[in-house]
Amino acid sequence: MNDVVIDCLAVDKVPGMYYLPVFFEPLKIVPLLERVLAQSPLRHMETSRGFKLSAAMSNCGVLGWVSDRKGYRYEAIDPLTGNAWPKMPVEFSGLAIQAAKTAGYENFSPDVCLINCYKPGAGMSSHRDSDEADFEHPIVSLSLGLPARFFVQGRERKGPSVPLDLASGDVVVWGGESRLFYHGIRPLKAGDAPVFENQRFNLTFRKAG
Ligand code: MD6
Ligand code: FE
Repeated sequence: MNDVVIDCLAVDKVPGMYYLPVFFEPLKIVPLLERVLAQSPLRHMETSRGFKLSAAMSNCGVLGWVSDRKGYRYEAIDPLTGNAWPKMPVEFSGLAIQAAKTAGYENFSPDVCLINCYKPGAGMSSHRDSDEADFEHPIVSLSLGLPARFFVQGRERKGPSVPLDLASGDVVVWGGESRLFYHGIRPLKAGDAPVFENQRFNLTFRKAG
């Protein structure tokens, strides 16, 4: 499946994070993602303070990440459709498991794929992923479409950050000591990507339940 795997690089100053450049052929994702998004469409979720997130989101898998006036959490039912989230395609879970294994995380078994979609100008402010039940499990992230600058801070939301430029097909596997470090995405620059044109998709695979 990972016919384009080149390398698995430990990210400097972020222990437990690995960068796998062009691990996956983005074109293979398109029809699978379209099918998922036809069942559970992208939407701009609200935060507890009433702001809309600039990235549009959806999920597939047994659980999905949601944000609304009540806060952040994982839910088995899509609040937009009232139905279960779409099944996670086996191609998705297969690539996530294989990437995790390549980075040395055995036995990864994702139950959530959170889908983020960014248009130029959209980003994600500094946050940590702390809604999962067990932080021993890594998170596997796949980027598609327009490139973006990911940044990692540390245990606090301040101080110098480590930049990581993510291109289409790149995978990041993140676990270990830095799993709860603050991080985010700088506002996207406009462009025209061969896949997904003026958008960036990011798929994060998690074991949340
Ligand atoms: C993004 N990613 O790449 C946002 N979080 O659009 C994340 O916030 C993220 O890539 C935890 C682990 C990996 C990630
Ligand atoms: Fe995150």
